[in-house]
Amino acid sequence: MSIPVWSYILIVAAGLLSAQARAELHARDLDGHRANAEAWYDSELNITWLAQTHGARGTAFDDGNFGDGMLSWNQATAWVAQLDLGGATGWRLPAMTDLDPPGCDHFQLPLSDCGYNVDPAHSELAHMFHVTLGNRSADVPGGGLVHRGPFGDLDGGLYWTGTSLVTHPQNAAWAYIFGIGAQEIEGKSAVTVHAWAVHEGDVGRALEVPEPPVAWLWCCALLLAALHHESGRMRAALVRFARVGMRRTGHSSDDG
Ligand SMILES: [Ca+2]
Ligand SMILES: [Ca+2]
Ligand SMILES: [Ca+2]
Repeated sequence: MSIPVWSYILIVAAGLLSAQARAELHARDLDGHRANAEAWYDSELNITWLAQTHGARGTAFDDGNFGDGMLSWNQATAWVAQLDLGGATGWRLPAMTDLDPPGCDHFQLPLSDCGYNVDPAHSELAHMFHVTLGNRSADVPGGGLVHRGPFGDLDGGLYWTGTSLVTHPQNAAWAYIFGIGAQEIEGKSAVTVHAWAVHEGDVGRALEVPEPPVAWLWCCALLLAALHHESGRMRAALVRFARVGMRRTGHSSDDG
């Protein structure tokens, strides 16, 4: 029985779409060791995220329970302001916009500033959760922190934004909870939560990340299809196409 050619083409297409899902994050080196990325440049927002989402863990700023990487808001802003990573200074906490009216007023509405499904265009952390990583808020089945991308230590806890509550700027600030994909307000000194450093623009040295060998994958799909096709003429045609493609991508020069 012949397996349709389209089966192989669909498999390759799915692989290419998966690779494109993270295409807006680009590895950046900050310490001169090119084996590891210390940051990721988000080309869609034109900001650079620290690779560690618990970067303040064990520092002098780690108040409350020492060593858990969770800080009060004032300590979080103090930590991020003094960061010097390979000469890169000027780090900050992620930003959001308190949409009108001030405060958390739209908890039940989508694309507001509070609760589930806040507008990713007005919150860098919500953009990371929904758009960059491809997660859904926990108000739907299967929602929550499913995809972490390259951020291995990203957890489901709260992360500070750098945005104070307009009506109580000394007491409260906005935070984002990655476990459920929701934005809310917390007392600046009432809780200690995570701090994730971000920087304007493209910071650090670009690291080579191999591009998916697109043309080569298509050739493999054609060869697989040829191997399983019942028609001898179709098999020969598919193999011919694959060989032409592989020669052009430099993977083979053997015509057999
Ligand atoms: Ca490095
Ligand atoms: Ca702590
Ligand atoms: Ca508001």
